[in-house]
Amino acid sequence: MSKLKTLNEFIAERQEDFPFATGELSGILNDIVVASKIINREVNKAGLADILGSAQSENIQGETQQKLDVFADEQFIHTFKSGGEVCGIASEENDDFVAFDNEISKNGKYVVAFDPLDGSSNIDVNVSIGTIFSIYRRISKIGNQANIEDFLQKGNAQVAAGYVIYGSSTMLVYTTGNGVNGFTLDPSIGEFCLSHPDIQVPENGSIYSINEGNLEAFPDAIRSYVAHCKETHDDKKPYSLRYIGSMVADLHRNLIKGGIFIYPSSALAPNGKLRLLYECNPMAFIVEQAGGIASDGAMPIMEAELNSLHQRIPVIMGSKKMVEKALSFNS
Ligand code: AHM
Ligand code: MG
Repeated sequence: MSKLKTLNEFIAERQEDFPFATGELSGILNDIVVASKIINREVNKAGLADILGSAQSENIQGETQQKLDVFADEQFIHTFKSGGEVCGIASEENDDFVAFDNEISKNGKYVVAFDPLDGSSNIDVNVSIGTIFSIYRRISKIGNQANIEDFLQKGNAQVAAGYVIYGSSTMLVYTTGNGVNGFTLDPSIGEFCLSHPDIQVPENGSIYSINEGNLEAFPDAIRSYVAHCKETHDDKKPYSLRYIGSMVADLHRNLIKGGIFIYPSSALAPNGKLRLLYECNPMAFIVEQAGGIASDGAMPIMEAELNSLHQRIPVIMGSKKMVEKALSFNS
């Protein structure tokens, strides 16, 4: 019988994967694991508890916050604040970043940006949702509170990133810049166990994921690429359209099976919908580490300048050959 490898064992074995390894980064990952297990528990009992539905407040983007969004956000903030490695956080659910003011956190070397529950409109209908996280070394002086500069770093500066998908099983997928590994939560022992070592996105695929209802408002290059997807390909079939409306779930599927995920600019939303700091940069880091491409249509996502916490950016990411083809319609 092959022995299960838990995430903790994997991290301990691969300390050299962690830049500036002093145990702090693995401590942050551990914080994320603990918080995501608690969130997983709440997500799983969402139908039973009075936690479904809206919290009757809006976040900075004017979207109604779901109760579970708020719960997950608070859970992460609490965990990071008490962990001591992180001096501040930025999240989709908070207008501004949060600088921790306790002494231990002021000495933390890292900041974390996260989307506590992405795809939250899917919660009430039992469809997969996810958590996305992105870890940076702080720029501000250790011993002080975090400041805005710590968060406005390019995606290339990420030291680790990943996501948790709450789906038919719960998985945590992360990278520290040495490939991508996936761990499935075994509910019987409460541990994430290595299930998808060294994930490589297939070079080519036959799945395209885009909200095609908005086709008329998309730029010509995207409309042309969608038309290309509907043509017959080598297997004499058009590509299959698969769109869950939950970025983590759509990208996770395409990462495993091969495919392309697109959320373009449109006449209605000139910069698309998805946020650079806590949605696109971490997913771009994962996709590139798995051998894929993550572009905004003109340049790599992770090279984009970040000027504000909630800045949006168009995205085209996934299997290398599919993204290259999509980008070829720009010229
Ligand atoms: P959220 O962070 O408010 O949940 O929104 C992000 C989600 C992504 O998960 C998904 O890719 C996208 O919104 C779907 O948007 P649309 O319904 O416009 O296709
Ligand atoms: Mg989101």
